[in-house]
Amino acid sequence: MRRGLAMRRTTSVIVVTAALVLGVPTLLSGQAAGSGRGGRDGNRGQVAPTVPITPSVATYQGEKNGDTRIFRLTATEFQQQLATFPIRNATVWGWQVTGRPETRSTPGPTLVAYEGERIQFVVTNNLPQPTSLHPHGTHQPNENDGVAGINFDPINPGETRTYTPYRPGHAGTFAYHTHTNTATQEPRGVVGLITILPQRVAWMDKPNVDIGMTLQTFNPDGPDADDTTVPGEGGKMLNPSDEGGLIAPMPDDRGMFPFFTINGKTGDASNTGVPGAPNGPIKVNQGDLVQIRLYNASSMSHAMHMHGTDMTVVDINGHPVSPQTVTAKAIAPGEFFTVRFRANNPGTWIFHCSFPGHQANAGKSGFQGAPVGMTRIIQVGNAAPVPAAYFGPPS
Ligand SMILES: [Cu+2]
Repeated sequence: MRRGLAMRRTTSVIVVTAALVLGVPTLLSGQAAGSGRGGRDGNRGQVAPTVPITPSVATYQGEKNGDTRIFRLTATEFQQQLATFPIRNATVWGWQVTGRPETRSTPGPTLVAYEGERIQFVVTNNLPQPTSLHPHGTHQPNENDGVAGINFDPINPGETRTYTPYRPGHAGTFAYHTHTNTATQEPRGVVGLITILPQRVAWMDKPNVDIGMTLQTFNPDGPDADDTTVPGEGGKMLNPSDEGGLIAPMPDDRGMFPFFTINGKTGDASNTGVPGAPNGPIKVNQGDLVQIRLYNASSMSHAMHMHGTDMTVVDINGHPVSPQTVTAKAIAPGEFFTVRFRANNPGTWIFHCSFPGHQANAGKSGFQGAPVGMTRIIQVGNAAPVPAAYFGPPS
């Protein structure tokens, strides 16, 4: 056995925890069971696909009914810790598995289905205004497109809408997000990731660690003229540094979204598992093939960069591409890229957006000037611990 067990255990805990939290069929047939064990990888036949982990976000496999996988989702308002420095909480709009508030987050729970299955959404709206769910990148029938005023009557507050079951077209990484009052709702967080896993992939294409990352930007500090649900007395914003004001859908007066997040957390506030898990780095074993699925749900491009190694773009939205080995990869709003690297270089590294201002929280760096914002720490092999001062407490 070439590998240590640290990441295997970590991964298993994350995946099993998500399965227990959600009461869904076990995920053990995915990443936890199949990743990198010598016997499985040594078999050159076809192996099971990997279920991505999405740190800070729950994984949701829905409910199986025949060949249909049903996802029951509720759009709702809640408080989320975005960052440690200088703000901890903001009022966001995001998603939860219906009836399971412990799964609520922005981005919403990561939906997992398998190629060949039909998927179906049952969407409840607990937002204070009409909304809809638009599957972004799948081949949905027109009535499922969710575009308010064009092809879909929005779902009113308190209403539940059942979508038509359909086949998403092909395996890949996709998203679900509001397409009603998009300019207000999407910057507040009404987005989430969908992964349709291939039934079979070549063994050499199977990563040891598969991580989904949704990129977002938030402005918790600005007033919002078109909304009447701003918390606080007399409609005034509360001080976002303690109570958590409602996310403004527009940039601040510097033209910036002050908080840049991966899976709804700046680097200093990032955790390793489901919502509320302890903060810390993502740990992988030396030699692991690490795959990152990127989705840009923000209003601007981000140039994602891995330290200490090159990374290779292997597919876009499930479609293989000529491998492109890069130092940084710019991803525009609404795009999906899958990048990979072999974790041969031990140590504590960062994966981050290369825009300098996007490595800060409201213009401020973290502990000792550390990059925060759109940053994730990835530890390869036996590395010295990350200074505890870098991470804040979990939300
Ligand atoms: Cu960026």
